[in-house]
Amino acid sequence: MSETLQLTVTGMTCGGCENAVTTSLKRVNGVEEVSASFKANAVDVTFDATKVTPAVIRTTIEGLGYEVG
Ligand SMILES: [Cu+2]
Repeated sequence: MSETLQLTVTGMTCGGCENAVTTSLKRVNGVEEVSASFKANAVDVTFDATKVTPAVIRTTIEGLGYEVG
């Protein structure tokens, strides 16, 4: 079943950052939809809770050098 996670992410400064976050998250098994906005400091993720946890999603973003609030 799909769940949605709305994260506040700081450190994204341009469209390239949005793309980096989106591309990396979509590679994670279980991630279905990603919407990233550097202007809003927001990353919304729809995911299959039987395949991936919010912790993995957060760690993936942090691994790119951004801060998840
Ligand atoms: Cu950027």
